[in-house]
Amino acid sequence: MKRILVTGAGGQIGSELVPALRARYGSENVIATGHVSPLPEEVSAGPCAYVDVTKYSQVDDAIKECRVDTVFHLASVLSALAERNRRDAYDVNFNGMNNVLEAGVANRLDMVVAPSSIAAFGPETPSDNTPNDTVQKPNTVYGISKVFSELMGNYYSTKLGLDVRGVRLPGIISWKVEPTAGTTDYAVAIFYGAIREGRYTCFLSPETRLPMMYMPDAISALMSVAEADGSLLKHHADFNVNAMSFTPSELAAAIRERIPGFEIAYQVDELRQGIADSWPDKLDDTVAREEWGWAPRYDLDAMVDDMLENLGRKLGAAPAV
Ligand code: AKB
Repeated sequence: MKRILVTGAGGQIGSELVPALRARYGSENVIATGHVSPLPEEVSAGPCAYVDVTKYSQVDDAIKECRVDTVFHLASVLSALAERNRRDAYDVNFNGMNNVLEAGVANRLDMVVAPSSIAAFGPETPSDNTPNDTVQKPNTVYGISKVFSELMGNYYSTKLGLDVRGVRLPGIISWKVEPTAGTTDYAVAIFYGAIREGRYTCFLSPETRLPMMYMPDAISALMSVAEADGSLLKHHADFNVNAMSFTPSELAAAIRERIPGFEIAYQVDELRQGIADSWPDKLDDTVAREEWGWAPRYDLDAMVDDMLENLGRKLGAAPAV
């Protein structure tokens, strides 16, 4: 893997994955692309290009012009926005994935890495310790698009010789770039509320348990699955990865241990609550541990300590007490 193109590079994950890939493979070898211009400063320090993944010719041209052998395909409309904007979500999530895969075959790429999500599961999936291979009947547009992405990734890997790999990411918590349009976004927004005002109003109910992961582990999962020895992999685009699992009230309690006056209130948003209720509580990631050695570093306490320290510094504020 020498030259890499990243789609959706301006988003929450892209803005941290691009610098990590540049540190590993050389800045000049990682091209950050997106459909917004300019891209955030986190990624614009190196090569950048405008690519709208819904246009096959733009994906194909960028792969050719940048002479890449690998694509990390991050561009995606997340769960909550996809429910409100089905046509755009279809275009980006289904057509965008298809365009990347077809351009991957046409240009004989070595690899496509396409993250999936816990959203690929649905209300009929066993929700506690969800097995890697189980019922997948999501009831959201985003979740259906992630099942499409997994199945197409597996198909291209086994039938067309394009190595497609992916992990099912849970909610990602980070302090550099805020997530937008997702159902798990509360787990980031709560830190902004805690540091700026000492309070937060949560759009999910207090006992909504969801799988979550701190950004350094998400970056490690994406890079490790890409670097794994292909001869040891039995799965391709559909690995469960787990790190921590908590409810809004448990996260609030962990923050309150560090910011004693912190207060949380609840104003449930029916759309996002319905999505969250259809997702698993916690994933069984034995398959990823066995096939490529997955092991997360951050649990709830380590994540909360690091978030408060780094986000507090970024916001230039001593935590509100
Ligand atoms: C979302 O909430 O939509 C995403 C996800 C879990 O894939 N963070």
